[in-house]
Amino acid sequence: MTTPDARWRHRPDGSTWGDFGADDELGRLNLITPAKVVEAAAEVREGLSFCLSLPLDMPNGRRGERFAPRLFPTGEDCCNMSRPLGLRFPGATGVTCDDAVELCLQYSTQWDGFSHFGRAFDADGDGVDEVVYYNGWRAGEHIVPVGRPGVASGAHRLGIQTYAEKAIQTRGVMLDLDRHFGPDRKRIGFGELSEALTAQAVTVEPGDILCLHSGIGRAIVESGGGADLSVMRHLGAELDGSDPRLLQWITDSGVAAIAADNFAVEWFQKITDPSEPRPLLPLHEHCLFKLGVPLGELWWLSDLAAALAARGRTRFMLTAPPLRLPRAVGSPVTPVATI
Ligand code: UVW
Repeated sequence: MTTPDARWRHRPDGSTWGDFGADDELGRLNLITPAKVVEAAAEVREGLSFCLSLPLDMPNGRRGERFAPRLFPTGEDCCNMSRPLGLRFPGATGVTCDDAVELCLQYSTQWDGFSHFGRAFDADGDGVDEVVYYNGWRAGEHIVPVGRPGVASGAHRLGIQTYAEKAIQTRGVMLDLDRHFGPDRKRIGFGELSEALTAQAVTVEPGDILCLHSGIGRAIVESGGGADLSVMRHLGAELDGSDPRLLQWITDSGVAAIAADNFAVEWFQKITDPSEPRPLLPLHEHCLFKLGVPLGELWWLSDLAAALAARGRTRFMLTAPPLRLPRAVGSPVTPVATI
């Protein structure tokens, strides 16, 4: 398959590139149709809403290059009674506060955009790999690094604002891996996934968002924001992206997005021999690069998982747009589940 402008001539095996249009930036979010939203709304029976975000200063400490939010007042701080509103607007009562924040967009509860994860691939068929992203959008041209003269850096294509403009709202489906397998760290391949889906009578249909409860979120919250990341990394279930049958299940299920309460949805693979390059995060590659399936990380799912289990339910209405922040590659999200 070739796009009309020949942005790419070859697409990765098993990818959806071109299937949703030559210039598509939404991937499988396209499967969230008006009919799907109506199905989602049918899951609202009691009118109970659940916040699926951690406090954004959790998990705690530094995560690689990502640091916790730094909040500061934009001007005078709000306790300064010497700057009443009446100084600017004579006669007005009250004082005002404004805050600014230095925020790593992928520190806490987040969506990964498709511009978050690309790879070297010979999309134009010239025999040389170039770095490309979902649907063949190119590094350097569409996803622009800092320091390119005269061009704003960031994702001119595949920016996270496209998810916000889609106004992500669909049926959520909970798979409670913590309830089925317990809290210890475990790789979830196709076999384990099938076992848990069957045990909990969970059915995933095209356009659904699958939410995976591993229990890591609960451990983070129970630590009161003092989560020891070296301990956390030994907890909870994570998908095993090295299992081709699991990746095929994701393809076949039609799932629109996958979100989890763990750090990366998937298990980090070990690269033992750097002379034989292979994916560190094969599920990221499969979902973000090939299929256009957004990944949500560090969501707060424990309250919702408990409420659904108590009712013998697995489905809910999920509303989860990110910030409408042009050109960003990821974003915090405050998802809301309604049952
Ligand atoms: C990486 O760490 C590469 O990404 P993520 O936060 O999506 O797991």
